[in-house]
Amino acid sequence: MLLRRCCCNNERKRLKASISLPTDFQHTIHTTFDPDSQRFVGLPPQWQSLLAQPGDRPRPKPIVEGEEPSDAEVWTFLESLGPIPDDEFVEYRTSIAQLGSIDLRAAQLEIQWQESELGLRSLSFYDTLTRNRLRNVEGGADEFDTFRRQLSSIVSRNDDPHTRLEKFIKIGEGSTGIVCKAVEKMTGRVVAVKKMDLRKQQRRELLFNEVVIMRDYPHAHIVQMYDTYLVEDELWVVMEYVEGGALTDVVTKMRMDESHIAAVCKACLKALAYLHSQGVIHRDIKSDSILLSTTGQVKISDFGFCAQVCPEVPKRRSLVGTPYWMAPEVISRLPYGPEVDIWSLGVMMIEMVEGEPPYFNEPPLQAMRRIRDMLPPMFKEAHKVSSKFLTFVERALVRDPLQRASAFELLQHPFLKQAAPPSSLLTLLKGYRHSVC
Ligand code: G5X
Repeated sequence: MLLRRCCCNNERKRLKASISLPTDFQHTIHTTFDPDSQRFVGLPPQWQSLLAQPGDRPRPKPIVEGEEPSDAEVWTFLESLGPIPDDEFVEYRTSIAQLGSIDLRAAQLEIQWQESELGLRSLSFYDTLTRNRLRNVEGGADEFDTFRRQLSSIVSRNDDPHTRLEKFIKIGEGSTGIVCKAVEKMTGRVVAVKKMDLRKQQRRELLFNEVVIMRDYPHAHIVQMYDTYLVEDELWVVMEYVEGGALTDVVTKMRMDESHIAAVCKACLKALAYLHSQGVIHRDIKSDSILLSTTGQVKISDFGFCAQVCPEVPKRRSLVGTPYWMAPEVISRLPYGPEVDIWSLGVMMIEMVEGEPPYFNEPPLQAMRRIRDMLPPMFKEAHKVSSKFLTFVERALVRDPLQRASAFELLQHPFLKQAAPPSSLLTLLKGYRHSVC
């Protein structure tokens, strides 16, 4: 398009713009709106990035030690940690070759060498690779049968769940299995069923944790477990169905004010104070693990990675959790306790303000490195939050777990006094869920 302007100084009053017809016109961009995905299709990239929503990013998956990485993943991981001195590089190469040929003795030595010499560099990838290979060789069919038998002795029911449940509809997929909604034939009650294939677990023994631990600790702000079944090679956990869905939808689609945030925090902290007093650690607190009912009740869910500490074993060591929410001590491979949930809750508070956790635009391992090495994250626009809220989050995001506030301490914090009633959370749900409420 040409823009011609007549601008003779002595004719200012008659200043005129004459616009020609388009010349040399090319139609290179065609954008449409796809009603199914509620998204624009074919936008130029620079526009796309302007319109991107926090919720557009795929949800990051938890890491659990025991996952067997491919050699390519090991290399990518090592590279992500920056330059490795030449001599070390050779050693890595050798050790990968040894693992490939399942040289068990060498592999065991590798674990020790990794842990003593390299600290974080060994991270889960390396030693789990080894442990998994060890287990696969040593374990096999017998070990699986034993595991299955042990699990069948702890499930609450031994009949076929299909006689009581019908109308299964898949509602989600987690890292340990799929989740369905189903209906109880007798009562018409809607339930959620988490189905986990025993053979597809990164760490099978975690299945025990969820079932055994959650059976014993019912709480108003924890998703209630009803029954457990062993259905062929699957563990089924039947639980309360929470209709409102995950807090993630709220934080990515709506603006929560401080009274909403305080209400969610208060409910989570009540549940965490109770769990922590029993030595139970959730280990994967994030908005995805918080469900909202259609009455605005807040429930902690997904205890698939939980653990329990006791006076004899007061600390855990394995690398478990979702990178952006992980506490620094977990990433640094230090023994840790229930305090890790408080850090994650602090990160979740940033999610509730900004729609996503800190460092979310960076890849997971890079983010983990920042959490490990930098001062605690804070709000991008700290001046936009109240000073009570700021001090509250500052007490949760303390790097030293001994200095970090406990769930009990946070429950006393003045910030929680402004908590809104549950019904106000319902208003948030209504903002984007027109069908349910
Ligand atoms: N709307 C529930 C779980 C909770 C304590 C033992 C894990 C998902 C998903 C999931 C969706 C639900 C459940 C209920 C709705 C999940 C769990 C759990 C427990 C007792 C079992 C994952 N990934 N839900 N209602 N969603 O999509 O640990």
